Amino acid sequence: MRLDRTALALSLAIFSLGCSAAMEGAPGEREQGVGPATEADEVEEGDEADEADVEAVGRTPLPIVLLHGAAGFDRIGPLDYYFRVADDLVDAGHDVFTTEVSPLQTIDVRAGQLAEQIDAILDETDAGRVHLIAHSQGGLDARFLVSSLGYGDRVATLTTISTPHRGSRVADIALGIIPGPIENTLGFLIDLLVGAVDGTEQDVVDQLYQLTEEYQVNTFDPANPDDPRVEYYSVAGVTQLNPFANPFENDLCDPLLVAGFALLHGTGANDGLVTVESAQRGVLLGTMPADHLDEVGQLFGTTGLGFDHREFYLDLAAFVTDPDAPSPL
Ligand SMILES: [Ca+2]
Ligand SMILES: [Ca+2]
Repeated sequence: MRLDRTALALSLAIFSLGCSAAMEGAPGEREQGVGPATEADEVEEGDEADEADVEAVGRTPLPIVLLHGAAGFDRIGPLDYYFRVADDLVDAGHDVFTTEVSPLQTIDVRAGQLAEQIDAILDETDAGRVHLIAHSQGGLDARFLVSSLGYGDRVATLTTISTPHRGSRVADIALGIIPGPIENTLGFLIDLLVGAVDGTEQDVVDQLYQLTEEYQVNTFDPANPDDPRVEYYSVAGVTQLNPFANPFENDLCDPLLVAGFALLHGTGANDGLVTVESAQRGVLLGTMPADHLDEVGQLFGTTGLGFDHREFYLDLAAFVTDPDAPSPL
């Protein structure tokens, strides 16, 4: 199979940014600062032992775990994937952990790595359950963790941020599954990715295939139905190309994602890589004026005037840990 390098690089950038260099400390390590005591004890108080495992606990004060997307950007330097978000959440009193999985690996492999880190977090906190917040492919890792690896009894909520639940056409095009025009070149991005690709081309193809519409709709989704013990929330980004559109209401697409936006032409609102339709899972909390990079504050904190990613994650953290908090969007 011959890969179009531009589409390939773009597709990886995608689901991406996940960089080992960006992750400080050991995987699953608690972020600096002391969060409040979790209320896991309360959750299990008065438990009807038999039902403890089957009842959803939903939006409850529990540790928050941040999951990253796929490959890339190792050479940009020490940035954190969710730019400055973990520190903000700690400052706001949350108990926060970040996980790290192989940037270029299939969902099942990444989910297995994630499981070990979730186990460690649960051991450390005695929380019983966690809230998962996942960007891009991280959301698919989380769904596999819950549905295929049986972690539904340990996850209270899963919020996915522009996760391609119904795949991304960009990946289908990159693999030649469907025809499409490939625009622009992202040579520098390919150079960046070379450093991140420690696997074979086959590894990359395997990972990319799992992000196609074909695989997500026909294989992954039927194999990973939602678990009734987990509350599912989702958020999508919407961007566009008109530089004169009202910047307080419309995001301008990052140049790195313009080719992706073009490839998605005609498929509806999207963030340059994932459509709103594909991003919806469970309760769609809303859309934000942000491209796929802005959604996690990249690069280096740059978002449009209409979207403050740090404020968004503070609001989202409040939402998942407090049943009385308003929706972040
Ligand atoms: Ca933007
Ligand atoms: Ca940006």
